[in-house]
Amino acid sequence: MRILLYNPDNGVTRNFMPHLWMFLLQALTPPGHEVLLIDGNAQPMDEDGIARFVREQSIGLVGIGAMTRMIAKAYRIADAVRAAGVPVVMGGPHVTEEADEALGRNGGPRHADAVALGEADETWPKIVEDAARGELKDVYAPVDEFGQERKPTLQPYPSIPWDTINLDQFNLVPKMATRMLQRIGGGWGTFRIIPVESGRGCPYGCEFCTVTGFFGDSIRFRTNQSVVNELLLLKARAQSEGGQIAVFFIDDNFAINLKRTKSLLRDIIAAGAQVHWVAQISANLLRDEELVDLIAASGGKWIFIGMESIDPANLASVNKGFNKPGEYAAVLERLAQRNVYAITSFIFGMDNDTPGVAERTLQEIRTWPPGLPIFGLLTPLPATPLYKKLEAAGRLTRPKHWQEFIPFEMAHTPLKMTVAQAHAEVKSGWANSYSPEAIAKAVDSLKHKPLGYRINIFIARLCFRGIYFPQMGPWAWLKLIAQNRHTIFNLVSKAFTA
Ligand code: B12
Ligand code: SF4
Repeated sequence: MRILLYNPDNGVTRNFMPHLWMFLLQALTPPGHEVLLIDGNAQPMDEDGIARFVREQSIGLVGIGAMTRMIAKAYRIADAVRAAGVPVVMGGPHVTEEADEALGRNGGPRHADAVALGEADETWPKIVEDAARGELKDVYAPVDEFGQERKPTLQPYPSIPWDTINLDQFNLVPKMATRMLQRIGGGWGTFRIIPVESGRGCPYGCEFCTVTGFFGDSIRFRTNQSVVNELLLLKARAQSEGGQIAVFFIDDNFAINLKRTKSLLRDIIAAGAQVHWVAQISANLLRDEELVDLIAASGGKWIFIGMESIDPANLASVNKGFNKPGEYAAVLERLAQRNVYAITSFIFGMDNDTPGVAERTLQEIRTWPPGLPIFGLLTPLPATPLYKKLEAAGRLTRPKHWQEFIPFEMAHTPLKMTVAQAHAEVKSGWANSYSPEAIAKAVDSLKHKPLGYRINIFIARLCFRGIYFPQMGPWAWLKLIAQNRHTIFNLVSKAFTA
């Protein structure tokens, strides 16, 4: 049977990285089946396009995975595939929480023939076999023979054949520049950011987050060796094609077990498996100097930190009181001393936020080493404690917000400001962090560092700007380049002098 795994686009930006679930399920597919992958972010497809594709390619099963914000598109695609006569199985965090919606059991239309609840590592082979026999069940749940929930151990972990998978759709270097860039430095003909997981689960249970409910609070890790082998494979592939690879460790909290993380990083260094990497680590765990030394030595370049707010009352209200705003500056300095920088994520519209929250946050940010600040709105995702709390309090203004997804738009009313004020705060956060002046200032603050760091933060800022101000297509990029011409001119002239 030919199987298509499809991830919908988010309708706003081009995603910079493919989704791990597709590669994982591909690697876990029983022999005798062929699996094709389409990431809608890299290969946009509408309903007619997908219907044509499944017919022309004689696809026998389509698997669709989606986060809440892409679910409306996922359902439209699923409907088109089913209308073309091909069965659809859906999985991922949204349908796990809203299985009845996907199966049409809540009064709405049915979108999926089957739903895979939770982690599907162990149920996927069964789904494929059932589909091949034409006997798909409605629901596949990860349970043991006694009906108790069972989480995959991650030991052993399937080896994803990164050396042979076709990754053309995920190359971030434009095709026309490939030949020329292959010869620059160690080769830049291709550049891909690849998701790798080293463990699953997070016990912290922040109110707005799906992770503790979905993956459970029991944390599971792969063996160090299996992670190291994966990095070596990726590194070899990049070298063989005159390109670069960076890894995003998608673990929710990469250093949740400090001892294990340090041992993994030591093993990466010992095996010469260093690649440039990004990971998500909560600020409290970055107090450890030895950890930060190992992050830098093993190739860590950017750490994503969910700071959320500079107001302890806000943090306490979403069960994230372990974040201590008073130590944010020290954490970022500790990283910057080792040339590691941070993607600092903030949420506005929290219950203690008042108008002016963006400027108050920016004042703090301006005292920190330069990084990549990002701003979002508190969003009640299905089945989270936050959703239940707001629902019980009658504060949800769009209880099924995912049915008509609107980027950067609240689905409930904050307590101390209006929805419109919250939207204006987010806009102000982005506009003031990514204006040509702010970008120039961030680049300039690294003038004591080698030029590479300045170029790095410049390119990263231009790309991150696109999360809020979508810059799709060559014209948008040309405009952006023109707006930032002074910074570009300074960087280019420094490069010539050097
Ligand atoms: C990496 C990541 C990202 C990446 C992008 C995704 C990517 N390219 O990988 C980045 C950093 C860009 C990102 C951004 C966002 N993310 Co994110 N992200 C993650 C993260 C940390 C890891 C995803 C992952 O690969 N997990 C590991 C794989 C193995 O798990 P999985 O995807 O769930 O797949 C398993 C099962 O779900 C199932 N499955 C999944 N799909 C399918 C399909 C089929 C057919 C089947 C059978 C099974 C199946 O099988 C898999 C194996 O068990 C998750 C948290 C998490 N730990 O999962 C959050 C998470 C997915 N993100 C989340 C959110 C909210 C966002 C943002 C909206 C945040 C924001 N406010 O801006 C944005 C939106 C981005 C966009 N594209 O528009 C939420 C989604 C919750 C929800 N209900 O939708 C999560 C769960 C985190 C959270 N805090 O709750 N994210
Ligand atoms: S620390 Fe991060 S992953 Fe863990 S529950 Fe909180 S937001 Fe979710």
